[in-house]
Amino acid sequence: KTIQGLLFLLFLWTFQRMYHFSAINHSNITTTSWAAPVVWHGTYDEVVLENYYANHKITVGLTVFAVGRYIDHYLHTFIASADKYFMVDQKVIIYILTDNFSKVPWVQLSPLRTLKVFEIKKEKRWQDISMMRMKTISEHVVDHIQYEVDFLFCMDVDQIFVKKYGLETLGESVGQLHAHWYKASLTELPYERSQLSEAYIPIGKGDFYYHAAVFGGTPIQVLNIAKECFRGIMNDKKNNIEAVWHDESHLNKYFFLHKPTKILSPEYCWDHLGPNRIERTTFKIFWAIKNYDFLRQSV
Ligand code: 2GW
Ligand code: MN
Repeated sequence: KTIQGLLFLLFLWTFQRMYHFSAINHSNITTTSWAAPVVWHGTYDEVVLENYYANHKITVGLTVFAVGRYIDHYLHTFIASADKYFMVDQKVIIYILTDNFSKVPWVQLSPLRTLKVFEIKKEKRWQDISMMRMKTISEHVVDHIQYEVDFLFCMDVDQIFVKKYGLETLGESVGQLHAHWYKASLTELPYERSQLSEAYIPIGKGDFYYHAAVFGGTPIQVLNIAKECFRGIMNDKKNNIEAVWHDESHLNKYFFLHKPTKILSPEYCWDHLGPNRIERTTFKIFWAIKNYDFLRQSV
């Protein structure tokens, strides 16, 4: 009985490994057709990068929005894990945009890290909370961020850093492959398909499905992204249409028209409960668990 049990476990283990490897060897391209690198774990040399930036000092910004219930639910873990893994040994400014100052948690940060908190007004609809981020980001880049950082990332708050997220991710404009869609074929991607929307991408067109939970670049490029997405969002509102994935649809349109100069593999925003599998030692961020029913009731 014990031997049988052990054999069974061994079988399960072998099978799981095989499954992992077959999943990994699949669709892991490392360069796009326009010659932009797609960064996967193991495709960069951390030491070379660190030596280079030791003589080229930079500051990296990170914007994150926490409104309503998301403050209590996600903000502390996001900040604490970013403190630990985001741009280790580099100067970092974390910009928190929130509707409730008094709820922002106290987090003891490591050296070289600063936190700046800004108040924003709460939108009534959750779709607008998400979409209006593009407007707020543009305003803050223009007002001050452009003078404060060399590179800027904009992220969702409902995710957790679990491994070094470093210099290999920096670029002029950076897009994030969506963990659910990087193996799908072009025609399946959930782009906005109505010609009435600014976010429209025809069936069969497009490059990748980008996840709006992470985008970045130089402040000027981020400003272009945010401004253009916001323009599309407002024009859609005028025409009484809302793109299927809100700001994410507009971001996908933007990156279709203006190709990103660097792309991050899904390891940089992984969903370990999602449809795909990768080696668990390679992902840098994963999606926090979300109770949609609870979080989406009357935001
Ligand atoms: C969002 C949806 C439903 C109910 C509440 C909220 C909400 C979002 C909120 O109450 N408070 C809040 O601060 N947010 C912020 O918006 C927060 O930073 C969050 O990470 C971000 C996007 O909302 P989220 O994370 O719930 O949406 P996901 O994970 O389904 O996001 C993808 O699709 C979105 C558009 O539908 C965005 O494009 C997002 O960037 C994508 O990752
Ligand atoms: Mn999210």
